[in-house]
Amino acid sequence: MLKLVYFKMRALAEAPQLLLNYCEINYEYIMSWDHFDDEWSNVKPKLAFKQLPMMEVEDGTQICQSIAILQYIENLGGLKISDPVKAAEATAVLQSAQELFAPLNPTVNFAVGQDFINKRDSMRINLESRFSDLARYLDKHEGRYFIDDTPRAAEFACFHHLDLSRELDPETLEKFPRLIKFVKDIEGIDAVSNYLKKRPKLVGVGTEPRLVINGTEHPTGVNKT
Ligand SMILES: N[C@@H](CCC(=O)N[C@@H](CS)C(=O)NCC(=O)O)C(=O)O
Repeated sequence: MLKLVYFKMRALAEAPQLLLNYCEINYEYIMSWDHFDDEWSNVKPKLAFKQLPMMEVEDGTQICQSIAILQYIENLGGLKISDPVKAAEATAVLQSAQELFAPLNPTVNFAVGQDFINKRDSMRINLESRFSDLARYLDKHEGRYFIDDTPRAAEFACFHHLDLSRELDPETLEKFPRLIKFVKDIEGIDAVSNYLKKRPKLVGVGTEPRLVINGTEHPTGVNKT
């Protein structure tokens, strides 16, 4: 079975999991310390690009970098776009969506108190600028999503960051009706809504962020608790 190795964070393992669920591909989500049976500081130097997520496939090959993981899942799920122009457009959206990762994801998962407020306020203009790019791109075509009516890696990556932005500050997304519609369309997919219901809840954003895993609250982070 495919293994998705990551930490206690709601960040770069979300889009891969949304896509895996959408494609009905079985996988196991494993914390780094369980997979490697070692603490992160010892694991880090041994990984290809010294970061996670990493997907380990059945022959033991380790795929690092979230965009590579997403494109691998798209291939497995038969979602690869054959038209080279449309495929390039989809990659452009995927890359632009993933550029929303920092500082949005680390702030929501880790920042607290005044630091959270300062980071939230200082990223607002850049978030709005990128959100407006994505809204305009959606408006380019009649279809429901960026390329057509099928959600793929670009859509799930975009969804994750938009969804996470609501934890930072719900008002930013509310300024973009086309993005609200997009989020609702993705949330309306059965496999997605099932995944969203069962994934660990993120609580205490901005004060004491924790993930509720199997009924137990754990501080977010790269260490076993
Ligand atoms: N470009 C990488 C970024 C990966 C990344 O930033 N991973 C973070 C967690 S979200 C990490 O491994 N942090 C621990 C560290 O850098 O030591 C990707 O898209 O996968």
